[in-house]
Amino acid sequence: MLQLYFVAGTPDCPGGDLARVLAEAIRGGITAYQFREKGPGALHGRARFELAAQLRELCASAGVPFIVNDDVELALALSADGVHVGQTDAPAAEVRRRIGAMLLGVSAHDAGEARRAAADGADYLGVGPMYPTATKLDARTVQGPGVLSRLRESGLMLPIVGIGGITAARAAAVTGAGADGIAVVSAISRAADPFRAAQQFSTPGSLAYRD
Ligand code: 3NM
Repeated sequence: MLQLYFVAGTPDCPGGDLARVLAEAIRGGITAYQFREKGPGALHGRARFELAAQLRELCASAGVPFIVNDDVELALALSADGVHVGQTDAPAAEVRRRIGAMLLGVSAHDAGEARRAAADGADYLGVGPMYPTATKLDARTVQGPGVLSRLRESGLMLPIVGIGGITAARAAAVTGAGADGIAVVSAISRAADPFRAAQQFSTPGSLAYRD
């Protein structure tokens, strides 16, 4: 499910039409979706909840796991498939207690954070930024795919998705360095054709495709 993990909120989509973009991305072959409604232009309150419920339904009918970024209440209310938290969000151990068997993803940047996330009950790690990104304004210094090899060499067994500035042309370098999949925002959300953009990552024979 981590092979092609699409992450997006309203501000990531031209015209704010996230439901259309997600429907096209699903048609193009994404294997998981994370609702990350953050930053300038993000929806709040009822509008945010209603959009999330609509997207949850889209994912459910396509059999695509629906993960909520940093909002346990919302994830529980929508019977989401999981929750993803960063290092400055709610503590992973506390989130694990609250969500029971739901999937738990944690952003980690080095072996120490990765070990702690594993001990806290993470099912997978998001590691980045792989490349420069304009999407996350507070992203850390670019690490490059080399950090993945170092994490694997340190003995880390948890599934990993690389994130940050990943394009179809760069995906193979990320999976080749030890990631199980890639997470992308703008490569799909800001593409003129999100269906084709997702397909470029997911189609056999494309640069980014993995069995
Ligand atoms: N997390 P794009 S980078 C949401 O480094 C997020 O943890 C990151 O967007 C991290 O695919 C990032 O458009 C944004 O570069 C990724």
